[in-house]
Parts: sequence; structure tokens; C-alpha cells
Amino acid sequence: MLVRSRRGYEIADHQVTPEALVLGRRALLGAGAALLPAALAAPAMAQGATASPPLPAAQANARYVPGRDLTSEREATTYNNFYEFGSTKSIAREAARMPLRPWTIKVEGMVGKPREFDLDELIRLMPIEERTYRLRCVEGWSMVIPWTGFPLAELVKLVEPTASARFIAFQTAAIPSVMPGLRQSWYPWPHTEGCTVAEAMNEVAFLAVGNYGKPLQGANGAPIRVLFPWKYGFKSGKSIVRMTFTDRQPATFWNTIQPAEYGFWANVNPQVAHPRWSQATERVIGTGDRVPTQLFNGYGEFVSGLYTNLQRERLWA
Ligand SMILES: Nc1nc2c(c(=O)[nH]1)N[C@H]1C(S)=C(S)[C@@H](COP(=O)(O)O)O[C@H]1N2
Ligand SMILES: [Mo]
Repeated sequence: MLVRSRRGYEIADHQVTPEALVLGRRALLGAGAALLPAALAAPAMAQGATASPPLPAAQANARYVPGRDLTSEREATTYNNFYEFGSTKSIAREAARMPLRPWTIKVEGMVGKPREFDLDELIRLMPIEERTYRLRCVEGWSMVIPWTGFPLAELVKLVEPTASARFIAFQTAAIPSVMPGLRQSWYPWPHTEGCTVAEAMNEVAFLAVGNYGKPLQGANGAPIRVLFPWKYGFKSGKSIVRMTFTDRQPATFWNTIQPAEYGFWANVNPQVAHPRWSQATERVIGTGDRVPTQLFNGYGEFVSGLYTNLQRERLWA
């Protein structure tokens, strides 16, 4: 794991830069820059103005043991759920058009210190590390992905939630010029997800800005996405622009669409079937193996204590 991640950072410099140029040009064209004289458009393109800068150095954290082989970078960056870009798994090319800078995250609501962070400023403030987490989609497949980022708790502490704040709503960017999925007007855009403040303070909750040692790609929720690996993947909102602290359980995307199938809590449990399929096993992307699904996706030792007083809630679907 250590060796692998270090190699990732070395790659980042010479591989991400050309990528940044491509992204910058695509994003500009998308924004109508094709109409500009080439001489005007060129400087912005050359700087990759809307792409992510390289990540700071990060140590791999060995506390969270994946227990399975890493999913290949190719699979993890090309087999995705990101409905803003379409409802198939193949949205990586569309998602690469997303403009990633400047990027701000507004943190507001029931906090003592509401604040709008410039993403690069936030990254400088936070303790950056690498963690390899399992990801279990409610559809019955899974991956193992090395993420670069920081504990969500560190950001929560910075804004000082008030005593009555109990939940956090996470809002995803909605950019019609690059997100064709937004035209599917029956979905409740913008995408929102939510957790309790207690869940956000749990050590496992993570905000990722990279994976495989490189800045996140659009498909994985660039430039910043949240991760709750003990919950089904749909709880891990991508491309976050706003976090709102509140005393009420926020409306969330899949729960609004189909409450009978997708609950607010959505903790992984192999014994609680989805109404239309079993959750007992999962298909490992890349190998095709079927393996048993674990309670809390294997993170129970860290998170089960969050739910001891919530036994009357629908914790598992
Ligand atoms: N904004 C947004 N976030 C989202 C989704 C989405 O469609 N839109 N899909 C979710 C689902 S269902 C899963 S399984 C994970 C997939 O993350 P990955 O593509 O990085 O593996 O992202 C989650 N976050
Ligand atoms: Mo999912």
C-alpha cells in the first residue's frame, strides 16, 4: 500500500499536467470559448485554468485495512454512478468536462463560524492523508479505492456546529452546461445527501480530493466528494459545493425518489435485502468474484456505536 501510493504521487506531476490541459480546453469549449479568437483563448488553455492543481504529499493511513485487492484505477474511474452526467455507468468522458477551479464550498446553517472556503485554501488547512476504503453500492457491486483527503470531522470542528445542529446536508454542484443528466427533470436536482453530525464526527467519515495519488477525476466526484464507506455508496455525495447544518433530517436524493427502497440511514447490512434483490453478497468489480457482504461494510468496529440509541430507526435500507 505504502509503495503503491508513493508511486502515485510521483506519477502525478508528469501525468496530471497534460490531463489538466485537456480538461481546461474542453471546459472552455463547453463554456462557449470556441467563439473567442484563438489568441485570447490560448493563455487560459495553457494554464489549465479550470483543472485541479497537483495534490500535496500524503501518507498512507494503515488503520483502515481494505482486506481485498485494490480495484484497478481504470475500473474505478470508468465504472461510475453519477446521474448528473447520465444514468449509465459510462459517464467518465462527460464528467471530465466539469470545470474544477475555482471551486468554493459554502458551510452554513447551524454553525458558530459559517464560512465559504476556496477549495485550495481548505486543502492547505486540512491534514491530508491517504486511506484505502471499500465501496459497496446498493446495486450489489463493490470496489476498493485509495483516496486522498481529510477526515470530515476536521472540517466540522472548524465551523463549530451549534448545540442544536443534528444533521448535515451535502449539496452537489448543478452545472447545466456540462451535466446532461440535469435535463431529466423528474429527478430532484440538485443532488443532496445527508448524515448526522455524530456520523460526520466519526473518524471514518472522509472528504476525498484525490484517488490513486492524483486529483479526483470528474467521474469520481471531483474536485471534492464525501465518503461514508459503512453506508451504501449512494450516501457518498460527489462534487460538493455546500454543507448545511440543521436540526431536521434533510431530504436526500434517492430517499426522495424511492423512499421504500432507499432510506436515509442506508447502513450496509447483508441480512436486510433490498425490496428487489438480496444484499448478502457483492460482485467485486474487476474480478467478477462474488464475496459475502459485511455488516457496516466491515467498518462496524468504528461505527456501530453511532446507532445504539437509534434502534427504532430504519437503519439498514
Ligand atoms: N452527486 C452524486 N453523487 C453520487 C451519485 C450521483 O449519482 N450523484 N451516485 C452515488 C452512488 S449510487 C455511488 S455507488 C457512488 C459511486 O462512486 P464512484 O463512481 O466514485 O465509485 O457515488 C454516489 N454519489
Ligand atoms: Mo450506488
